[in-house]
Amino acid sequence: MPKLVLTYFDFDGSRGEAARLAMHIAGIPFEDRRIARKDWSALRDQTPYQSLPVLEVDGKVIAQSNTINRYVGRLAGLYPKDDWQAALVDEVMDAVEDISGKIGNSFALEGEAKKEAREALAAGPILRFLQQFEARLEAGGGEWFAEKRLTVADLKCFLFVRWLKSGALDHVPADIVDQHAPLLATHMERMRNHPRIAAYYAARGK
Ligand SMILES: N[C@@H](CCC(=O)N[C@@H](CS)C(=O)NCC(=O)O)C(=O)O
Repeated sequence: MPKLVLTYFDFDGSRGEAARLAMHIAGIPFEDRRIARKDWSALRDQTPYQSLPVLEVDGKVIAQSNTINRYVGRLAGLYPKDDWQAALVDEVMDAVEDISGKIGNSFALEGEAKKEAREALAAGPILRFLQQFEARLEAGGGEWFAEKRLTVADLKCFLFVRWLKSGALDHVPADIVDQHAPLLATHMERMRNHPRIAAYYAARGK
């Protein structure tokens, strides 16, 4: 196993977290380098795309969260070898990036403009993406996105759905997943209760 250092913000979610979870699930040793926001400006220009996460593999650096998820997923046995199943995983991971980006754009807004944008997101793209994730789960047998087993797509989508359900997004109903994507809501609970995931967050006091 190569020497692995995952660098991401000191936050238990978003783009660095799926790779952390994958390595914990598989028992892969890695350095979990957590960056405080105040230290980011000094580090930004040392990263390939001025962004996190980055993964060091025996001293060589790779960036882009889904690339890292695929790489770590292969090491962890959580990424399909079959091309079609791998494509299903990639689609979900890229779609989570898409919808997260659309939601992310609304963070710069305030007041009524933010409310309007968020309500439009909830009625439009968020709903659409949730329905598509639901359809992919259903097509995969109801529980997993690919290969009828946990893959990095499940980790990435779990973190997105957990975020939506947390109520952290003003003007996006916290029950939007429960109301419109029941398989996805159950999927999130399945992931949260996965023994390794539950143990990981318990150890982190979350
Ligand atoms: N496409 C990139 C996006 C990376 C990205 O925007 N990361 C955010 C944190 S989730 C970041 O580095 N923000 C700090 C900044 O933009 O200055 C990926 O998937 O890794």
